[in-house]
Amino acid sequence: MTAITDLVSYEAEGSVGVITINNPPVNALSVGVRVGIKGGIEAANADGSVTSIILVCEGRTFIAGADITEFGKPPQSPSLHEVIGAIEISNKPVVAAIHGTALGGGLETALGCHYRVANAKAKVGLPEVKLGILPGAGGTQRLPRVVGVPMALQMITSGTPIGAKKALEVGLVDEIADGDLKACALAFAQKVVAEGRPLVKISDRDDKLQEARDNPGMFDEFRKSIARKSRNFEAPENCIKAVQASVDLPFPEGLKRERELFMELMQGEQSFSQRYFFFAERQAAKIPDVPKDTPLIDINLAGIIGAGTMGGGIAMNFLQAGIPVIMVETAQDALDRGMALIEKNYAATVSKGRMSQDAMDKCMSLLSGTINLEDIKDVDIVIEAIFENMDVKKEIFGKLDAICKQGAILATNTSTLDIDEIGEATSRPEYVIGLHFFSPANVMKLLEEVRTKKTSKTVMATCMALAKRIGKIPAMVGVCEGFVGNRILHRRTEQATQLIMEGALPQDVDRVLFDFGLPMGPFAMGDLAGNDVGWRIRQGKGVTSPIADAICELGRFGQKTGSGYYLYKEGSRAAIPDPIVEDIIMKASKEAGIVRREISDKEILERCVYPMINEGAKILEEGIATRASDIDVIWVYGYGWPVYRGGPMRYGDFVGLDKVYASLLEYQEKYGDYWKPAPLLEKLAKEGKTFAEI
Ligand code: T1G
Repeated sequence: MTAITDLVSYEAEGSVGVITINNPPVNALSVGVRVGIKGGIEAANADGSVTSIILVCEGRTFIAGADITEFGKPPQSPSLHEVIGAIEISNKPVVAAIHGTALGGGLETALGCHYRVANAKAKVGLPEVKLGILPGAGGTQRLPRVVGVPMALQMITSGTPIGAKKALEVGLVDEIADGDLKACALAFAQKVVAEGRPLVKISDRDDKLQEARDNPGMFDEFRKSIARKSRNFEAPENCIKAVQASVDLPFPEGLKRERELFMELMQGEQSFSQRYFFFAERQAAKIPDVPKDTPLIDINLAGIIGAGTMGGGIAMNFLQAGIPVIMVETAQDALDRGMALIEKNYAATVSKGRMSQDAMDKCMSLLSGTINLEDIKDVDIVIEAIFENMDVKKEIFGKLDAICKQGAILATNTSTLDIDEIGEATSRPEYVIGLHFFSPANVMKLLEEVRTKKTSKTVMATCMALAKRIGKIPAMVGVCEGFVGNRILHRRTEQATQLIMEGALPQDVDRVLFDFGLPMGPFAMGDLAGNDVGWRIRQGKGVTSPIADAICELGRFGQKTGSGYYLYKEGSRAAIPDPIVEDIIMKASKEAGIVRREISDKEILERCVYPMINEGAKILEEGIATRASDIDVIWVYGYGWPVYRGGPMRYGDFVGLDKVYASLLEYQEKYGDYWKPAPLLEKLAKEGKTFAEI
């Protein structure tokens, strides 16, 4: 075996030249890999003993793309284009042996090969759009030539990989390996030579492009079909343009056009933020004071206290991960309702074709229920998801402490209560942790994990790993009012409410935040979640909010009552501004002695977003969050903050903390110390630094 570089080796095995890549963890195409592959192709072509070549990877996956850590750094030769070009013009057939995930530049490299063999579990895709870019090494030109334009548009603008079976169906792979992948690839390569099969250069293929030539309108139709989902994202449009170039231009010109469209995105803020977010999401899974090798507790059985909407949603995550669940309720009818709701939700998913009946039956077979708390004595983890009342929660945790086996994790789904206090209601506070799911719990990706002063490293490490197992993105935070997500949300809600007292209307504030990229503004969100939730909490705390209270006193709880801050027609979710609400607002301003004024969109945006950034700085100062990027992960996955803006903290860095600081001082001047900049933000602004640097 010859080491071409420290990451790639070449060896002749019989008549086949074997190029092996070994660049853990995901065989990314860093410069050492590119040099190695190109060198391997040259070595194999010069090796008289071999008549074909295979490209295979060590470790858990085939090439998972370009090395994202190299982005933004000076380019090093050879480029991926040169490497793929060298593969494609090889005089000997090159076969890619694919396992794990052939993604981005990895699939583009495989598309440069003459044939592709994959194992049954492999996945292939071009996820670049998720990084705010597009496949920049020929993927937008070669993929349509193999799978046709409609499928290529789907794969490239969604970034979602497809399985080996589908890839075989659409001609993206030539064979599914039955048994050892490398052995199958070696045999396939020999078969290609033995049968004198042609060296298929995908760049020479054209047949699959005819359909689009005959129907050029398909690009606009496709644009319309993804308009809602790709609202405000820049990359999908450039992806479409690049695929269109594959139809309109000869291959070399198409490649040039792809490059232009790629560089346009690469230099943009959106891609910078989405790449930032790629690493933020992976960082959030690491807790600095919890070592990687911390022993984990085996989770093979879960108990869920409370079969309401949240309890049911939480249970579904465990069932889908193959973990049996015992639901606990206080009364049989409540239990039956909860179990029936889970079944109904699964049936709806099956009817939409997003789940097989077998999968649903398997999930339901793992679900059982009881009204006897004793029945969960053997669970490995119990998650309490009942209504927010401290005394009731402490009583439940006292009982769980007495009933559950030693070593079981006692978790609470509270979103507002002090978990340190709940932990102290047990004799094992080190096993108590907050697992804050977001509604609907079976859909929302975020799991805000809340460590108390006593939560053990083993419990934290176990719950971080568990989150990944049940398909959630975890972020570990400390105990404070509202934890990280809601604490920052409160700042926005306060300012949104203040803005409509001073001169704006709900539809103004909602429009500005919707255009900014949030799925909806605070008032439309209140109407969706139910304005009565906040009303009851305010009543419980004895605090008032003139406009919100007035609306609730009229029974306008939102969509569920047909009116809230907006009117809703029967069966429609369209928010219609309502003069009744405008009257309520005018009256509230008058009673507060406020002379209403014109408020600019700029002021609306700054007053809703800058206090969020400032609160994030305070949260970092207090150590409630480990990194600014964790706060961003929480807001993107928990509150729909647009990923192409990276998150509130990344947005602060984008605007410039000196500008955010200056604006906060201006508002402090006008409106008081509510706007006082956090010391950390002041320090970073004065030092010209960013949150990303700390
Ligand atoms: N470059 C650099 N590092 C990468 C990487 C990449 N492409 N992919 C993963 N890592 C690191 C990651 O940060 C983490 O590091 C570790 O590997 C494990 O990842 C020209 C320009 C492959 C499905 O978008 O989707 O090709 O935190 O925790 O859950 O057209 O990683 O341990 O230090 O995610 O098993 C296109 C990105 C690039 C795929 C594995 N490719 N990767 O998931 O592990 S752009 C992608 C993934 C491109 C060309 C263009 C996933 C995975 P650390 P992980 P995982």
